[in-house]
Amino acid sequence: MPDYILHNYFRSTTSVRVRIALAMKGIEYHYKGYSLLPNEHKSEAYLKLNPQGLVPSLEIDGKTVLTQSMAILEYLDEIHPTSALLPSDAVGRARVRSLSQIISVDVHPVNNLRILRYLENEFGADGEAKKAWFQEWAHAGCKALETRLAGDIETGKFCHGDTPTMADICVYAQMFNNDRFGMAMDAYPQILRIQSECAKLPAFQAGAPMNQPDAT
Ligand SMILES: N[C@@H](CCC(=O)N[C@@H](CS)C(=O)NCC(=O)O)C(=O)O
Repeated sequence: MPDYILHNYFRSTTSVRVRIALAMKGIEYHYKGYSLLPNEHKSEAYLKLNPQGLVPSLEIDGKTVLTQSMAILEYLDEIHPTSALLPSDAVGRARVRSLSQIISVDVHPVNNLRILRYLENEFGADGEAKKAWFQEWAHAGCKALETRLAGDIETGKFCHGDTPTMADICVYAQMFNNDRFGMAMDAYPQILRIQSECAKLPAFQAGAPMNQPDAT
């Protein structure tokens, strides 16, 4: 088993994704926390690991550093195939990646800390304005996701069938941010149902923000 160091932050939902995948696959790793508020992820040492200055990064055997949570999930799935994060058929994989990307490509990036900070610093957005911005894009993603989950025959106990995939990881992780920004989720029964199924699983519990060593 490679020696893994996960550079991450307890509240970061992209970090939640990787922690859940590691736990699903039973992979042990060293946890290195970086507090985002005082910009520990912008330190010279961290920028050497990840020039984007974003968490998470996964260091392997002190030699290789992987960045971008979804690329890390795909790597883990290739190297440690047990508890697959993607279905075995190509159409299924495309569907799961597509559901995942509603969150990872279209919702999370526009609501990231650096975007909210930019809105505040450059355009004077206050707490309410930032909340409205967050909710606009999170609702857009949730509406589409809910429609897909409610209408697609492939939806099961989880987003795709009856075992969790990377789509469930993305949905479950995003819900922590939705909660923090006061999103009303009652219009999304499928998402809520899947969140509650995920929350029963030890691997999802292991990746959750409140269960991390740097949680405050
Ligand atoms: N697409 C990247 C995004 C990583 C990312 O934006 N991480 C957030 C935490 S969830 C971060 O480091 N934010 C710091 C900032 O915005 O300054 C991934 O999936 O890994």
